[in-house]
Amino acid sequence: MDKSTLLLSVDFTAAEKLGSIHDGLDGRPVVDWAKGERPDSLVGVKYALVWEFDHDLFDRMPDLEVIFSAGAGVDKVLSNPALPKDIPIVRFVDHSLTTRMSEWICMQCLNHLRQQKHYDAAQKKAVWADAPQPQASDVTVGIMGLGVLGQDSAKKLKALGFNVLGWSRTQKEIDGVVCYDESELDVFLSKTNYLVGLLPLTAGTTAIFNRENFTKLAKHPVLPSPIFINGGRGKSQVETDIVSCLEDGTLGGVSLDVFESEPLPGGSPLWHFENAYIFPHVAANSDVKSLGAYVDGQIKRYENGEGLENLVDLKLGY
Ligand code: NDP
Ligand code: OXD
Repeated sequence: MDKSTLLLSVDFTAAEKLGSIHDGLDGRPVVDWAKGERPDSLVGVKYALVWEFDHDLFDRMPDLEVIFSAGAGVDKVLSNPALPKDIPIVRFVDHSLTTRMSEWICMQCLNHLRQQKHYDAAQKKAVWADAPQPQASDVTVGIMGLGVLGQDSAKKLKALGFNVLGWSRTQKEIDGVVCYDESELDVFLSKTNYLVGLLPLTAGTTAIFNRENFTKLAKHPVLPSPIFINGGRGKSQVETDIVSCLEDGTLGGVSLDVFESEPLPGGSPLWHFENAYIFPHVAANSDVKSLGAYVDGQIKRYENGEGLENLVDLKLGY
């Protein structure tokens, strides 16, 4: 049987240096919208894999049955005013992406614990400058968002020796991690030295990383802290608050992969803080080959009547 066509509306330019989406698609035909392919009609195309896309794209697809998000987060897809109602949206959940995010989170916690900025600055000046060296077990990392990414990061941070707490909308049970639910934010914050954001962007998580919450965090007796690390979404943070909290010492440092507006404008003061690590939304890029195989696998499941996995709950918004 011929494979059904997949419409692609994702710019893979950077990611394709490591492989091609086609490597994972098992010969499935595609219409590569992002590369300018414009067939006379999209009638009969049932599947679309999207990240950046024209608002009217779905209007051209009368037979669309499933939308696949090329990333784990779906806020961009859901914000499309022309999103067709009642069409299932599947987000990207895959070991490759999860591992990349956990690597980034662990790296940022270690950068702050091991005071990497101090040593980088000393090296630049050719100065032999020792600094106090607490252990991971002296620091409590609190993760906001205990989904696929938060849970994997929690496990890997535990393995490195950090104390780990977690906070999520509904109560979780994770071995060795003290978990708090939505109603227990203040107690969670009061025990946290390094605050990690791994939340989806929804009405409930917009601007949640703000001065009021940063002031509730626990200070470490020796290390610069509290530290704020965000790998979730930029609109969950209030950047004017982050700047003023770095200025007055409410925050001792940050690692930010996501921003209220991306790319982060050249004029943002965030670029210039001594203890700020700034990344261009690269904590966990989707691996194109894995993404292709994932989408192809989900389409096969769907067509065999086995049901789609990792469906977005449209009411919750993630
Ligand atoms: P999941 O949907 O698996 O997990 C989301 C978690 O957030 C859940 O624990 C959920 O709680 C919690 N949550 C949602 N809303 C609230 C709320 N109002 N209050 C408290 N907790 C809440 O998502 P993933 O772990 O896969 O991904 C998380 C986010 O990371 C993505 O949505 C995306 O925005 C971002 N991301 C960023 C990347 C990057 O490169 N920077 C790459 C990939 C993802 P509950 O479990 O109770 O439902
Ligand atoms: C994602 C992202 O959501 O890369 O996957 O931000």
